[in-house]
Amino acid sequence: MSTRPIKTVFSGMQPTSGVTLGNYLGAMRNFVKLQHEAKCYFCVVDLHALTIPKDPAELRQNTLDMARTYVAAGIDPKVATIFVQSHVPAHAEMSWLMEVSSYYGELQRMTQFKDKAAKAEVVTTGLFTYPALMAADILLYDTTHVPVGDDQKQHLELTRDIAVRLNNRFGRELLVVPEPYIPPREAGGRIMSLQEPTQKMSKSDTNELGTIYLMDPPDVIRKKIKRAVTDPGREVRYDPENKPGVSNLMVILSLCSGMSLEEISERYDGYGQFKKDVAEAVVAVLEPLQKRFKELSEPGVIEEILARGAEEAEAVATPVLRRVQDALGLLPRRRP
Ligand code: ATP
Ligand code: LTN
Repeated sequence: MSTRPIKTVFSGMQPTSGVTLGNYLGAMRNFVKLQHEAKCYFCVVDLHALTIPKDPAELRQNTLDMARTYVAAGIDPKVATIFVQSHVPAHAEMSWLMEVSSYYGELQRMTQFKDKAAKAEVVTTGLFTYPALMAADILLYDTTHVPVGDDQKQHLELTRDIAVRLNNRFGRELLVVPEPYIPPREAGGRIMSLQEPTQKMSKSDTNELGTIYLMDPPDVIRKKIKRAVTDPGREVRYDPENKPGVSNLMVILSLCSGMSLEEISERYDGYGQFKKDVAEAVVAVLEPLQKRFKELSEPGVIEEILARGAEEAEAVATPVLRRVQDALGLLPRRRP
Protein backbone atom coordinates (compact mmCIF):
# COMPACT_ATOMS: atom_id res chain seq x y z
CA MET A 1 0.00 0.00 0.00
CA SER A 2 2.71 2.49 0.87
CA THR A 3 5.94 3.28 -0.85
CA ARG A 4 7.79 5.44 1.65
CA PRO A 5 8.69 4.62 5.26
CA ILE A 6 6.05 5.55 7.81
CA LYS A 7 7.58 8.49 9.64
CA THR A 8 4.81 10.86 10.60
CA VAL A 9 1.16 9.97 11.00
CA PHE A 10 -1.76 12.37 11.24
CA SER A 11 -5.45 11.65 11.51
CA GLY A 12 -8.56 13.31 12.83
CA MET A 13 -12.06 12.49 13.94
CA GLN A 14 -15.00 14.81 14.31
CA PRO A 15 -16.40 15.29 17.80
CA THR A 16 -19.91 14.20 16.99
CA SER A 17 -22.00 12.29 19.47
CA GLY A 18 -21.02 8.66 19.39
CA VAL A 19 -18.09 6.95 17.76
CA THR A 20 -19.16 3.95 15.70
CA LEU A 21 -17.71 0.47 15.40
CA GLY A 22 -16.95 1.49 11.79
CA ASN A 23 -14.87 4.47 12.95
CA TYR A 24 -13.07 2.20 15.37
CA LEU A 25 -12.34 -0.76 13.08
CA GLY A 26 -11.66 1.38 10.01
CA ALA A 27 -9.44 4.02 11.56
CA MET A 28 -8.91 4.20 15.32
CA ARG A 29 -7.57 0.66 15.67
CA ASN A 30 -4.80 1.61 13.29
CA PHE A 31 -4.02 4.74 15.29
CA VAL A 32 -3.28 2.50 18.25
CA LYS A 33 -1.04 0.27 16.18
CA LEU A 34 0.83 3.07 14.40
CA GLN A 35 1.71 5.00 17.54
CA HIS A 36 4.60 2.60 18.15
CA GLU A 37 5.88 2.82 14.60
CA ALA A 38 5.95 6.56 13.91
CA LYS A 39 5.45 10.01 15.40
CA CYS A 40 1.67 10.32 15.56
CA TYR A 41 -0.74 13.24 15.81
CA PHE A 42 -4.37 12.46 16.57
CA CYS A 43 -6.62 15.45 16.34
CA VAL A 44 -10.17 16.13 17.48
CA VAL A 45 -11.36 18.14 14.49
CA ASP A 46 -13.85 20.49 16.12
CA LEU A 47 -13.60 23.07 13.30
CA HIS A 48 -14.73 20.38 10.87
CA ALA A 49 -17.65 19.55 13.15
CA LEU A 50 -18.86 23.15 12.83
CA THR A 51 -19.46 22.70 9.10
CA ILE A 52 -22.85 21.40 10.18
CA PRO A 53 -24.16 23.72 12.93
CA LYS A 54 -23.89 22.20 16.41
CA ASP A 55 -25.25 22.95 19.86
CA PRO A 56 -22.31 24.73 21.59
CA ALA A 57 -22.52 22.89 24.92
CA GLU A 58 -22.82 19.54 23.16
CA LEU A 59 -19.88 20.30 20.90
CA ARG A 60 -17.68 21.10 23.92
CA GLN A 61 -18.73 17.87 25.65
CA ASN A 62 -18.25 15.80 22.49
CA THR A 63 -14.79 17.29 22.03
CA LEU A 64 -13.72 16.08 25.48
CA ASP A 65 -15.42 12.72 24.92
CA MET A 66 -13.70 12.20 21.56
CA ALA A 67 -10.31 12.81 23.21
CA ARG A 68 -11.27 10.40 26.02
CA THR A 69 -12.24 7.82 23.43
CA TYR A 70 -8.81 8.08 21.81
CA VAL A 71 -7.14 7.34 25.13
CA ALA A 72 -9.67 4.66 26.10
CA ALA A 73 -9.04 2.92 22.78
CA GLY A 74 -5.37 2.61 23.68
CA ILE A 75 -3.65 5.71 22.35
CA ASP A 76 -0.98 6.59 24.86
CA PRO A 77 -0.75 10.38 25.28
CA LYS A 78 2.87 9.98 26.36
CA VAL A 79 3.70 8.44 23.01
CA ALA A 80 1.30 10.13 20.57
CA THR A 81 0.14 13.73 20.49
CA ILE A 82 -3.59 14.14 21.11
CA PHE A 83 -5.01 17.62 20.61
CA VAL A 84 -7.97 19.75 19.60
CA GLN A 85 -7.84 21.36 16.16
CA SER A 86 -9.09 24.80 17.25
CA HIS A 87 -6.40 24.99 19.95
CA VAL A 88 -3.74 25.31 17.27
CA PRO A 89 -4.55 28.43 15.21
CA ALA A 90 -2.17 27.36 12.44
CA HIS A 91 -4.93 25.00 11.21
CA ALA A 92 -7.37 27.80 10.43
CA GLU A 93 -4.60 29.94 8.94
CA MET A 94 -3.23 27.16 6.76
CA SER A 95 -6.76 26.31 5.68
CA TRP A 96 -7.06 29.66 3.91
CA LEU A 97 -3.81 29.02 2.10
CA MET A 98 -5.19 25.65 0.99
CA GLU A 99 -8.44 27.27 -0.19
CA VAL A 100 -6.50 29.59 -2.47
CA SER A 101 -4.42 26.65 -3.70
CA SER A 102 -7.37 24.41 -4.62
CA TYR A 103 -9.97 24.90 -7.32
CA TYR A 104 -13.70 25.39 -7.11
CA GLY A 105 -14.23 22.58 -9.63
CA GLU A 106 -12.09 20.21 -7.57
CA LEU A 107 -14.11 20.81 -4.43
CA GLN A 108 -17.36 20.48 -6.38
CA ARG A 109 -16.41 16.94 -7.30
CA MET A 110 -16.12 15.75 -3.67
CA THR A 111 -18.72 13.04 -3.18
CA GLN A 112 -18.89 13.57 0.59
CA PHE A 113 -19.89 17.18 -0.02
CA LYS A 114 -22.59 16.13 -2.43
CA ASP A 115 -23.93 13.52 0.01
CA LYS A 116 -23.84 15.77 3.06
CA ALA A 117 -25.22 18.81 1.18
CA ALA A 118 -28.16 16.73 0.01
CA LYS A 119 -29.02 15.81 3.63
CA ALA A 120 -28.17 19.08 5.42
CA GLU A 121 -30.78 21.66 6.38
CA VAL A 122 -28.36 24.45 5.54
CA VAL A 123 -25.30 24.10 3.34
CA THR A 124 -22.57 26.25 4.87
CA THR A 125 -19.61 27.51 2.87
CA GLY A 126 -17.48 25.58 5.35
CA LEU A 127 -19.10 22.29 4.32
CA PHE A 128 -17.90 23.04 0.81
CA THR A 129 -14.34 24.05 1.78
CA TYR A 130 -14.08 21.22 4.36
CA PRO A 131 -11.44 19.31 2.32
CA ALA A 132 -9.16 22.37 2.22
CA LEU A 133 -9.15 22.41 6.03
CA MET A 134 -8.44 18.68 6.03
CA ALA A 135 -5.51 19.25 3.66
CA ALA A 136 -4.24 21.94 6.04
CA ASP A 137 -4.44 19.54 9.00
CA ILE A 138 -2.39 16.93 7.22
CA LEU A 139 0.20 19.09 5.49
CA LEU A 140 1.06 21.12 8.62
CA TYR A 141 2.84 18.14 10.15
CA ASP A 142 4.87 16.98 7.13
CA THR A 143 2.73 13.88 7.41
CA THR A 144 3.85 10.79 5.52
CA HIS A 145 0.79 8.60 6.25
CA VAL A 146 -2.88 9.20 7.02
CA PRO A 147 -4.85 6.31 8.56
CA VAL A 148 -8.53 6.69 7.65
CA GLY A 149 -11.46 4.64 6.39
CA ASP A 150 -12.18 4.07 2.73
CA ASP A 151 -14.65 6.99 2.54
CA GLN A 152 -11.83 9.53 2.99
CA LYS A 153 -9.85 8.41 -0.05
CA GLN A 154 -11.04 11.23 -2.29
CA HIS A 155 -10.19 13.90 0.31
CA LEU A 156 -6.71 12.47 0.60
CA GLU A 157 -6.23 12.52 -3.14
CA LEU A 158 -7.12 16.21 -3.12
CA THR A 159 -4.60 16.82 -0.33
CA ARG A 160 -1.93 15.10 -2.39
CA ASP A 161 -2.88 17.10 -5.49
CA ILE A 162 -2.56 20.39 -3.60
CA ALA A 163 0.84 19.41 -2.18
CA VAL A 164 2.15 18.31 -5.58
CA ARG A 165 0.79 21.49 -7.19
CA LEU A 166 2.59 23.74 -4.71
CA ASN A 167 5.79 21.71 -4.93
CA ASN A 168 5.73 22.02 -8.73
CA ARG A 169 4.98 25.70 -8.58
CA PHE A 170 7.90 26.42 -6.30
CA GLY A 171 10.24 23.81 -7.74
CA ARG A 172 11.09 22.19 -4.41
CA GLU A 173 9.64 19.92 -1.75
CA LEU A 174 7.75 22.66 0.04
CA LEU A 175 5.22 20.13 1.34
CA VAL A 176 5.48 16.43 2.07
CA VAL A 177 3.04 14.50 -0.14
CA PRO A 178 1.14 12.19 2.25
CA GLU A 179 0.03 8.65 1.54
CA PRO A 180 -3.26 7.07 2.51
CA TYR A 181 -3.18 4.24 5.04
CA ILE A 182 -6.52 2.64 4.34
CA PRO A 183 -7.26 -0.99 5.22
CA PRO A 184 -8.77 -3.12 2.47
CA ARG A 185 -12.45 -3.85 2.92
CA GLU A 186 -11.84 -7.30 4.33
CA ALA A 187 -9.67 -5.67 7.01
CA GLY A 188 -12.16 -2.99 8.10
CA GLY A 189 -11.71 -0.17 5.57
CA ARG A 190 -15.45 -0.05 5.05
CA ILE A 191 -17.65 -1.55 7.76
CA MET A 192 -21.23 -1.75 6.55
CA SER A 193 -24.56 -1.02 8.21
CA LEU A 194 -26.02 -4.03 10.02
CA GLN A 195 -29.41 -3.23 8.51
CA GLU A 196 -28.42 -2.20 4.99
CA PRO A 197 -25.16 -4.00 4.37
CA THR A 198 -24.63 -2.31 1.01
CA GLN A 199 -24.17 1.06 2.77
CA LYS A 200 -21.42 2.08 5.15
CA MET A 201 -22.10 2.01 8.88
CA SER A 202 -22.76 5.64 9.77
CA LYS A 203 -23.83 7.88 12.61
CA SER A 204 -26.39 9.51 10.38
CA ASP A 205 -28.18 6.21 9.69
CA THR A 206 -31.86 6.69 10.50
CA ASN A 207 -32.25 3.04 11.50
CA GLU A 208 -30.46 2.88 14.83
CA LEU A 209 -30.18 -0.91 14.67
CA GLY A 210 -27.74 -0.49 11.77
CA THR A 211 -24.96 1.16 13.77
CA ILE A 212 -23.03 -0.08 16.80
CA TYR A 213 -21.61 2.67 19.01
CA LEU A 214 -18.51 2.13 21.10
CA MET A 215 -20.48 3.06 24.21
CA ASP A 216 -23.44 0.77 23.54
CA PRO A 217 -24.10 -1.46 26.57
CA PRO A 218 -23.40 -5.19 25.94
CA ASP A 219 -27.09 -6.08 25.71
CA VAL A 220 -27.69 -3.45 23.05
CA ILE A 221 -24.74 -4.78 21.06
CA ARG A 222 -26.12 -8.33 21.35
CA LYS A 223 -29.56 -7.17 20.22
CA LYS A 224 -28.22 -5.25 17.22
CA ILE A 225 -26.13 -8.17 16.03
CA LYS A 226 -28.91 -10.67 16.58
CA ARG A 227 -31.18 -8.55 14.40
CA ALA A 228 -28.50 -7.87 11.77
CA VAL A 229 -29.62 -8.56 8.23
CA THR A 230 -28.10 -11.76 6.83
CA ASP A 231 -28.45 -13.26 3.40
CA PRO A 232 -30.44 -16.19 2.01
CA GLY A 233 -28.94 -19.62 2.62
CA ARG A 234 -26.99 -20.67 5.71
CA GLU A 235 -23.46 -20.64 4.44
CA VAL A 236 -20.90 -18.51 6.27
CA ARG A 237 -18.74 -17.45 3.33
CA TYR A 238 -16.90 -14.22 2.50
CA ASP A 239 -18.59 -12.91 -0.63
CA PRO A 240 -19.35 -9.18 -0.31
CA GLU A 241 -21.15 -9.09 -3.67
CA ASN A 242 -23.66 -11.86 -3.04
CA LYS A 243 -23.57 -12.13 0.75
CA PRO A 244 -22.98 -8.55 1.97
CA GLY A 245 -24.59 -9.03 5.40
CA VAL A 246 -22.72 -12.19 6.34
CA SER A 247 -19.45 -10.88 4.85
CA ASN A 248 -19.68 -7.74 6.97
CA LEU A 249 -20.27 -9.76 10.15
CA MET A 250 -17.33 -11.99 9.22
CA VAL A 251 -15.04 -8.96 8.91
CA ILE A 252 -16.24 -7.68 12.28
CA LEU A 253 -15.66 -11.08 13.91
CA SER A 254 -12.27 -11.44 12.29
CA LEU A 255 -11.08 -8.03 13.51
CA CYS A 256 -12.48 -8.49 17.01
CA SER A 257 -11.27 -12.07 17.54
CA GLY A 258 -8.10 -12.39 15.47
CA MET A 259 -9.54 -15.33 13.51
CA SER A 260 -8.97 -15.23 9.77
CA LEU A 261 -11.90 -15.14 7.34
CA GLU A 262 -11.05 -18.70 6.24
CA GLU A 263 -11.09 -20.00 9.81
CA ILE A 264 -14.46 -18.35 10.38
CA SER A 265 -15.85 -19.82 7.21
CA GLU A 266 -14.72 -23.32 8.19
CA ARG A 267 -15.92 -23.07 11.76
CA TYR A 268 -19.60 -22.22 11.20
CA ASP A 269 -22.46 -23.96 9.56
CA GLY A 270 -25.52 -21.71 9.84
CA TYR A 271 -26.00 -18.25 11.27
CA GLY A 272 -27.14 -18.89 14.86
CA GLN A 273 -23.90 -19.64 16.67
CA PHE A 274 -22.00 -17.40 14.25
CA LYS A 275 -24.01 -14.32 15.23
CA LYS A 276 -23.71 -15.15 18.93
CA ASP A 277 -19.95 -15.32 18.58
CA VAL A 278 -19.81 -12.06 16.62
CA ALA A 279 -21.71 -10.35 19.43
CA GLU A 280 -19.48 -11.78 22.16
CA ALA A 281 -16.31 -10.82 20.26
CA VAL A 282 -17.51 -7.21 19.88
CA VAL A 283 -18.53 -7.04 23.54
CA ALA A 284 -15.12 -8.39 24.57
CA VAL A 285 -13.37 -5.63 22.60
CA LEU A 286 -15.65 -2.81 23.72
CA GLU A 287 -16.11 -3.62 27.41
CA PRO A 288 -12.56 -2.72 28.49
CA LEU A 289 -12.67 0.38 26.29
CA GLN A 290 -15.87 1.51 28.01
CA LYS A 291 -14.33 0.89 31.42
CA ARG A 292 -11.28 3.01 30.60
CA PHE A 293 -13.51 5.75 29.19
CA LYS A 294 -15.35 6.00 32.52
CA GLU A 295 -12.07 6.16 34.43
CA LEU A 296 -11.00 9.13 32.30
CA SER A 297 -14.04 11.12 33.35
CA GLU A 298 -12.30 12.45 36.46
CA PRO A 299 -12.23 16.24 36.02
CA GLY A 300 -9.01 17.67 34.68
CA VAL A 301 -7.41 14.46 33.40
CA ILE A 302 -8.25 14.77 29.72
CA GLU A 303 -7.94 18.57 29.82
CA GLU A 304 -4.34 18.17 30.96
CA ILE A 305 -3.58 15.75 28.11
CA LEU A 306 -5.09 18.18 25.59
CA ALA A 307 -3.17 21.13 27.01
CA ARG A 308 0.12 19.31 26.49
CA GLY A 309 -0.95 18.02 23.10
CA ALA A 310 -1.72 21.51 21.80
CA GLU A 311 1.75 22.71 22.83
CA GLU A 312 3.43 19.80 21.07
CA ALA A 313 1.33 20.20 17.93
CA GLU A 314 1.78 23.94 17.73
CA ALA A 315 5.55 23.65 17.96
CA VAL A 316 5.56 21.55 14.79
CA ALA A 317 2.72 23.22 12.87
CA THR A 318 3.74 26.86 13.20
CA PRO A 319 7.11 26.58 11.41
CA VAL A 320 5.46 24.67 8.55
CA LEU A 321 2.79 27.36 8.29
CA ARG A 322 5.53 30.02 8.15
CA ARG A 323 7.28 28.07 5.40
CA VAL A 324 4.12 28.09 3.25
CA GLN A 325 3.28 31.72 4.04
CA ASP A 326 6.77 32.70 2.99
CA ALA A 327 6.63 30.69 -0.25
CA LEU A 328 3.31 32.29 -1.21
CA GLY A 329 4.72 35.76 -0.68
CA LEU A 330 3.21 36.89 2.60
CA LEU A 331 5.38 39.45 4.37
CA PRO A 332 6.77 38.07 7.66
CA ARG A 333 5.52 39.92 10.71
CA ARG A 334 8.19 41.85 12.59
CA ARG A 335 7.63 42.36 16.28
CA PRO A 336 8.26 45.95 17.41
P1 ATP B 1 -20.33 9.26 9.50
O1 ATP B 1 -20.58 9.02 8.05
O2 ATP B 1 -20.69 8.11 10.37
O3 ATP B 1 -20.87 10.57 9.99
P2 ATP B 1 -17.68 10.25 9.34
O4 ATP B 1 -16.79 9.64 8.31
O5 ATP B 1 -18.23 11.59 9.06
O6 ATP B 1 -18.78 9.23 9.67
P3 ATP B 1 -15.67 10.76 11.29
O7 ATP B 1 -15.78 10.69 12.77
O8 ATP B 1 -15.23 12.04 10.79
O9 ATP B 1 -17.04 10.28 10.76
O10 ATP B 1 -14.77 9.59 10.74
C1 ATP B 1 -13.72 9.12 11.44
C2 ATP B 1 -12.99 8.03 10.71
O11 ATP B 1 -13.77 6.84 10.61
C3 ATP B 1 -12.58 8.35 9.28
O12 ATP B 1 -11.26 7.92 9.09
C4 ATP B 1 -13.52 7.54 8.44
O13 ATP B 1 -12.96 7.20 7.20
C5 ATP B 1 -13.72 6.33 9.30
N1 ATP B 1 -15.00 5.66 9.04
C6 ATP B 1 -16.23 6.21 9.13
N2 ATP B 1 -17.18 5.29 8.86
C7 ATP B 1 -16.53 4.13 8.58
C8 ATP B 1 -16.97 2.80 8.22
N3 ATP B 1 -18.24 2.50 8.10
N4 ATP B 1 -16.02 1.86 8.01
C9 ATP B 1 -14.71 2.15 8.13
N5 ATP B 1 -14.24 3.36 8.46
C10 ATP B 1 -15.13 4.35 8.69
N1 LTN C 1 -12.69 14.26 7.15
C1 LTN C 1 -12.31 13.28 8.12
C2 LTN C 1 -11.86 13.91 9.42
C3 LTN C 1 -10.57 14.63 9.26
C4 LTN C 1 -9.31 14.03 9.00
C5 LTN C 1 -8.38 15.13 8.94
C6 LTN C 1 -8.87 12.73 8.79
C7 LTN C 1 -10.37 15.95 9.34
N2 LTN C 1 -9.07 16.26 9.17
C8 LTN C 1 -7.03 14.89 8.67
C9 LTN C 1 -7.51 12.52 8.52
C10 LTN C 1 -6.61 13.61 8.47
C11 LTN C 1 -13.47 12.35 8.37
O1 LTN C 1 -13.25 11.30 8.80
N3 LTN C 1 -14.68 12.69 8.16
